Amino acid sequence: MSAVFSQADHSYMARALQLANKGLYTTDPNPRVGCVIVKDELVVGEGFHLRAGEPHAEVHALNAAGERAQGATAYVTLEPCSHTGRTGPCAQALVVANVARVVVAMVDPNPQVSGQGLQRLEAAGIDVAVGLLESEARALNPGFIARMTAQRPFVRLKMAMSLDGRTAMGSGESQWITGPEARCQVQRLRARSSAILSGVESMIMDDPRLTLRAEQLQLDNADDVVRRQPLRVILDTRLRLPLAAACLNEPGRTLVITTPEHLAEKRERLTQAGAEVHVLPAGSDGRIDLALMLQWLAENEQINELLVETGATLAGAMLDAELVDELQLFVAPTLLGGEARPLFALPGLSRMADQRRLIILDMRAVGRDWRIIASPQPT
Ligand code: AOF
Ligand code: ZN
Repeated sequence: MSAVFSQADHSYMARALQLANKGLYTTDPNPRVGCVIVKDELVVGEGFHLRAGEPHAEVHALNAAGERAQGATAYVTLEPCSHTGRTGPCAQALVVANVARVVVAMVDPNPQVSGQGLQRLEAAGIDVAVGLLESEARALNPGFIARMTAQRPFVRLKMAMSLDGRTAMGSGESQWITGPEARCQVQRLRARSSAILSGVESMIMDDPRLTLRAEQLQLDNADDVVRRQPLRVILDTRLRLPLAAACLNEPGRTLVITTPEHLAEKRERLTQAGAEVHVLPAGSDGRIDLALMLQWLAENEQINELLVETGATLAGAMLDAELVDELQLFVAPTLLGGEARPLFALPGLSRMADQRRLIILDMRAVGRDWRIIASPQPT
């Protein structure tokens, strides 16, 4: 394997990453992948993975290149696959097309593929190089990587607050603290997520629909994007979700996760109202075991990115259990005052030594609001 990359290599891989990003809202549960084929310093084929079940990035690019793929270099943001899944193995397609060199940004974390695609290419005498713009490629698929390597989703917690740290008025009224631009960003966070997680308390208080709305996404392919509604997951230990909850009458699935109690009758009524109910064992405190719930979602529902949109209690519990990978906090230039609800319930913290530290990764204006992206530090 060679590992020396030229300036041209960098710019073609950057283009492949840009193409991969076109699948940001549609490939789920598959990863976002892009491919560029270059012959004699000319791009002869480009492609990206659009949707699970449809051809992979390399196949689109090879089809576009045709005969010109012979002796060419292929730039791919993820190791070409070696398995026959919903589509044929891309490594084999590259061999058959007779490309001379393949540059890969990152190895596929999928154990069905990992390393085997590269081996297949090398065995055919193709010059293979790995690791170009790898961190950029990893950033495209945090959820797919987490699911494949740790059997859990990438967890993104989104919250909105006033400048005085409130998430609602004392009455519970909370619509709207942030402006339309911030709400558009939240729609896009939903759109890239496999599922949205909320607690039953927030569902009772706010009755959110937890759906994607084409008009609010403001994307060229919005109509296409909303064809896949993220799974709605509601944690509801004692099955208190109202049968008339708005989300039960929306397109897409609503999954209520509860604990094993004798609530067969309520379970039946919720099912009739349009929910799916799944029972998971409770932790020592009688509540749903959050780490187990995440593992279950990854393994049974193929959840890559999970967006948590909930109130202080569940948000605090997720943070406390160190299950949050990224916090996206929208801050509105307004003061709500009063006895209003705080951002997180973290009752276990009492001394300065207990404080939870975060690293701010990004901070920018979104309309009249501010968006802070931060990652909680392990204690
Ligand atoms: C590639 N190029 O564009 C993508 C790849 O079910 P399938 O057949 O679509 O296979 C999905 C798996 O293939 C997925 O888990 C990941 O390992 C790989 N994705 N591979 O060569 C692509 N999307
Ligand atoms: Zn493939």
